Amino acid sequence: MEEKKCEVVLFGPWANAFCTRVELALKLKGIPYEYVEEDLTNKSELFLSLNPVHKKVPVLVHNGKSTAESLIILEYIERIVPSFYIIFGSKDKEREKAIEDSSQLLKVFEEGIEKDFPGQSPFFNGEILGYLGVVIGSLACNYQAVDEAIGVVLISKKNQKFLSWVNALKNYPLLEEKLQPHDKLKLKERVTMH
Ligand SMILES: N[C@@H](CCC(=O)N[C@@H](CS)C(=O)NCC(=O)O)C(=O)O
Repeated sequence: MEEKKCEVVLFGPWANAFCTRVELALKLKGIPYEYVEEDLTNKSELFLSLNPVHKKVPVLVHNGKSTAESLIILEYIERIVPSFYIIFGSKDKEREKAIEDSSQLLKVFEEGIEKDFPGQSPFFNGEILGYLGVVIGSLACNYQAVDEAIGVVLISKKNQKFLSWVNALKNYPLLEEKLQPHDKLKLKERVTMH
């Protein structure tokens, strides 16, 4: 492995569903990576040193740190490229670009949802709140408080589908009960951001 060439390296055999899961996430986030083919019938020393306990693929190496288990890797990827955080940390032209990039990613998400759950608005998978709604709702439903606190529009008007899902989720009783009150959260975000 030539770590200097690419800071993200994925180890996995061809046509492995768990590795495909990770590759989809990397591509969705636009992260360049090097793919290293691992032969599971003859595991390399390097691979065994990266995942010495479970010895399973996929393994993702980022800046020399290895992570195993596909779902944990997805969480890790989300942490290294969280688009909303790039928006918070940027200014002027850089922020405009970050907002546009984020909008493009939401477009990919909207298209995927429309393809997999056609005609099932307002919730991703029908009338009942599912896990996807929980994942997205907890992250995005408070967008207005964050927008007002930092003075940007986090969810672009170009992402009407996403906005309508998020607004529907906001009014779902369980989320209504758990989400922080708008004004209190706005105050907290203001303090955190400045
Ligand atoms: N829960 C794991 C499953 C990974 C897994 O089962 N990998 C298999 C290939 S499908 C493996 O590496 N097997 C090699 C072995 O057990 O020696 C994930 O999501 O990453």
